[in-house]
Amino acid sequence: MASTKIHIGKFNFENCFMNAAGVYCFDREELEKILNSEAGTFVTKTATLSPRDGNPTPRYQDVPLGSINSMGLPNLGFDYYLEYLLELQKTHPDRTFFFSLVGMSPEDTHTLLKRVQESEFNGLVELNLSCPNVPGKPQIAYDLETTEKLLTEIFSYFKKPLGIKLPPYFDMVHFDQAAAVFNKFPLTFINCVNSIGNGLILDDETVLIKPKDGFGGIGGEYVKPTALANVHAFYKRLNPSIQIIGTGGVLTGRDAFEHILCGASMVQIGTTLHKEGPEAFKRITEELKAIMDEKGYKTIEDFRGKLKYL
Ligand code: ERO
Repeated sequence: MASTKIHIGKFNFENCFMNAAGVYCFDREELEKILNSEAGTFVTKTATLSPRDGNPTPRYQDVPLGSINSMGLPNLGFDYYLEYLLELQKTHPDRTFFFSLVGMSPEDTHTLLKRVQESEFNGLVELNLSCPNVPGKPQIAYDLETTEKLLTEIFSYFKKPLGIKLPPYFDMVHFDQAAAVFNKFPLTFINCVNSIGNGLILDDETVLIKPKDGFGGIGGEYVKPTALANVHAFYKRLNPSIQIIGTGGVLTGRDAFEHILCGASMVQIGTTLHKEGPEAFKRITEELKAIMDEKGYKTIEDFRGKLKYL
């Protein structure tokens, strides 16, 4: 049968699927469920220097075509996740995990990354440059000057494998400009895409979530065309050493197949994982393998990036 093994940088994973940051990754209990599922690995909830309560509830709502959230970066703080990750390095030395991070200021981000650099952590860092939901804080990666400055400073001291979680871009010129910045740095990966920021979904006359008068990040089926476009636009523009994690609108094996055709190596699942629970990994993996078997593809590399044009 087909294999869905992949590698990111020097790390090998038994399966190309994992959770998207924010879903099933708040605490040890949730992360353990992903650890013990069919997923190839997990990423933690984006950690900040201090724990955060996040925005008022209700702040996440599933809807038929996806989800809307304005969680506001609730998390248990950097030390909590680092302690768990270091413990797992001892109990699961053959596995590699992702640590999602961002500071509430550039100074905080440097403090966090310097601590990771000094620690025994030997996995991958996913620096979140795209949170849409903290009132008053813009999505960092929509400001390419700020992003370039931040990455320049980071890579002066940070020597471990690091990737960035990006918001969706919607203009060809923005793809060109963003790729030109990312290509200046020894990034291990980019992750396309975070939720589509600041959408509105209504129920009759009323918004669905409390923070920001109902504005929130959109996930699920709504997002797939945008996610595929971002994966493929960067696949065509980035140095081949920068791998791509595809995230957005993965409900089925077919959706994952499309992300990989567009150039994704790893595929993350958010809204569907929230709706279905960690059993989703088994179903979607089996569906992807069935498509690969039918088409005669034995490995992910057999079709990754091989999107056909008219
Ligand atoms: O509100 C959040 O915690 C959040 N929601 C998202 O859809 N994406 C994020 O990146 C994020 C916070 C980091």
